[in-house]
Amino acid sequence: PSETGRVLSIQSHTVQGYVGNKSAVFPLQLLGYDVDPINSVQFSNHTGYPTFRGQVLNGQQLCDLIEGLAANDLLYYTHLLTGYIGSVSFLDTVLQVVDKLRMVNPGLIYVCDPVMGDEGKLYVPPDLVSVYREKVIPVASMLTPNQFEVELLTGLRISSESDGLKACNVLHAAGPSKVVITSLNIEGKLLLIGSHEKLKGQPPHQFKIIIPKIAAYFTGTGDLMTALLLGWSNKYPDNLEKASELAVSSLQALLHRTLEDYKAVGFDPQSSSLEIRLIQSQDDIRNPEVKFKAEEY
Ligand code: ATP
Ligand code: PLP
Ligand code: PXL
Repeated sequence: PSETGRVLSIQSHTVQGYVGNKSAVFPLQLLGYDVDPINSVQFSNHTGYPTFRGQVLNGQQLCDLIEGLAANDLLYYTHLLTGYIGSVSFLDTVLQVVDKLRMVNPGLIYVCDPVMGDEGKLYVPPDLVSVYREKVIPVASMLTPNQFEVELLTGLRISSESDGLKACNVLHAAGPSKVVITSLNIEGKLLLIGSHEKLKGQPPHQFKIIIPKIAAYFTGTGDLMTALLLGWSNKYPDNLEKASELAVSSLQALLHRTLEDYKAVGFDPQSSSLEIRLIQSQDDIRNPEVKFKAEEY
C-alpha cells in the first residue's frame, strides 16, 4: 500500500448521529488520513427525524474559509471529498474550490458522491442535476452514485447489470476514471458495480460485488461507503476491486453490529432509520476481514 494523504471533506455536520462528515471523517482518520472538514450545514440531527434545526453554509461563506486557507498557503490537499450539496450556488462554489486546489496540486483527486436522490425520488433542487452533469462530472476523478443517480447523470434506464456497465462507460467518457455504483437493485438482488478506466479511451476493468440485503433502513451509509472507497482506493490505486471488497466488508460488519445493538435494546429495525454504530466498529474499519469478494466481468 502507498502513503496516505490529506483530505478536504465538504459535507454535512450533525450534532447527534452519523451522516455526512460525522460518518466520513472518523473512518478516514482511522485509515491514516489527515482530514480537514468543512461543514456545509450544521444540523441538530439528520433530516430523517421528525424535526431538525440548524444552519446552512452558503457559497460565499465557503469561499471565505477557502480564502482564509489560501492566505496562509494551506490549500495543499491530495483529495477533495464532497457528498450531499443542497443548492446550485454552493455546488458552483465547490467547482471553484476544485480549480483552486488543482492550481496548488494538479494531481488532486476529487472524489464525488453526486447525492441527488434514491429509489426514484429526488431530494435536491432539480436544477442541481444539470450542474452535476455538465460541470461536476468532467472534473471528478472518482464518482460513487447509486442507481437512481446514475440514471439522472446518464439519461439511461438501469434495469440490468449490462445497463449498469454501459452507464459506467458513459460516465468514464465524461470524466472520472473510477466509477462505483454503490447500490443497484437488479431482480431483487443488491449489488455494487465498479469500473476502472486505467487508460483513457481503453475498455475499463469492471466487476461486481453481491451484497446480502439487510431488512432495515440505515442513514449515513452512502457517506461512509464513499469515504471508505476513497481511503482504500488510495492505498490500492491500481486495484479498485480490492478497495471495494475492503470497503464493502467494513460496512457490512458495521451494519450487522448496528442491527444487533438495536435488537438488543428491543427496537424494531424496520420501523425507523437506524443510526450506524461507527465508533464501535473501528476495528472493522481498520482491519476488515474480506468476506465479500468481487467477481470480474
Ligand atoms: P448515495 O450516497 O450516492 O445516495 P447510496 O444510495 O448507494 O448512495 P446507501 O443506500 O446508503 O447509499 O448504500 C450505501 C452502501 O450501504 C451500499 O453499498 C450497501 O453496501 C450498504 N447498505 C445500505 N443499506 C443496506 C442494507 N439495508 N442492506 C445491506 N447493505 C446496505
Ligand atoms: N434526504 C436529505 C434531505 C438528505 O440530505 C439526504 C442525504 O443525503 C438523504 C435524504 C439521504 O441520503 P443517503 O441516501 O445518502 O443516505
Ligand atoms: O447523506 C446523508 C445525509 C447528509 N446530510 C444530512 C442528512 C442526511 C441524511 O438524512 O440529513 C443533513
